[in-house]
Amino acid sequence: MAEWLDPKYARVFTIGSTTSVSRRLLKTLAVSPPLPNPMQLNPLAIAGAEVRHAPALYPIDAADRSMRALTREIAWTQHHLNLFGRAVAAPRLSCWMGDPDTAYTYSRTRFVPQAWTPAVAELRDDLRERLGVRFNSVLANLYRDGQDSMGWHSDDEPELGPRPLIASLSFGAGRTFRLRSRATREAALSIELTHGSLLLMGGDTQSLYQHALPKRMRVTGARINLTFRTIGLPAARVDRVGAASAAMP
Ligand SMILES: O=C(O)CCC(=O)C(=O)O
Ligand SMILES: [Mn+2]
Repeated sequence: MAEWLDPKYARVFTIGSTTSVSRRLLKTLAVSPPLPNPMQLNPLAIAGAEVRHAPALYPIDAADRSMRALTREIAWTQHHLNLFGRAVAAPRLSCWMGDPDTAYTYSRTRFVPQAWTPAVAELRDDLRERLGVRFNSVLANLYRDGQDSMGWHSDDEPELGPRPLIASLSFGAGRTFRLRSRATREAALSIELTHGSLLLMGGDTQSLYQHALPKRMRVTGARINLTFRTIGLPAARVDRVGAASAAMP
């Protein structure tokens, strides 16, 4: 059995490792695999959720190179969110990128993916190597300074499936990332996402919790965040989740 499997999954996953056979099996069963932990990512204790964190996945010089390349290469765009019928400028720049078949809808807008840029493809491939997961898409966000932000939401769009695995890489200025319960609104996590860090969210994290990146008026530097995702599931799985989609103010 793969080393990183949590003991609680040992019962279910008795096959040798996360081979393509076990991945196909997981797809059929419509469950997401347990979060991979080949790098000894720190598990964060959040009831019912699966969140792991590597504060310095990349050393500073590599993270600096990524920050420079991502700033330059990505076609950063000012999107508008549809809030109560009004188009409101999102407080950040964004870019949806991925394989050609990964169109994505959020805040009632359909995004056709941009082609992978070299720096993003390199990070995608590095995550594949480390985690054994090939993400087919990524939402890139550029927070120009501490006034840019992301409001409370869950990454629960139907295209992502019911228990999505999301790998979030951060570069540039450190910013606070928060998680709160969807049911009670009680705070569950407040963590600084630093330059070169990785945060993995899986299992029921999206169905039980919301997350946000609040404004930080004292932060003057830019931050880039890449949330790698897997889009595109058989219709049967999508139907079961329903069509609810969170707005991202
Ligand atoms: O910037 C972050 O850390 C969070 C981004 C996020 O939640 C998203 O892209 O859905
Ligand atoms: Mn999100």
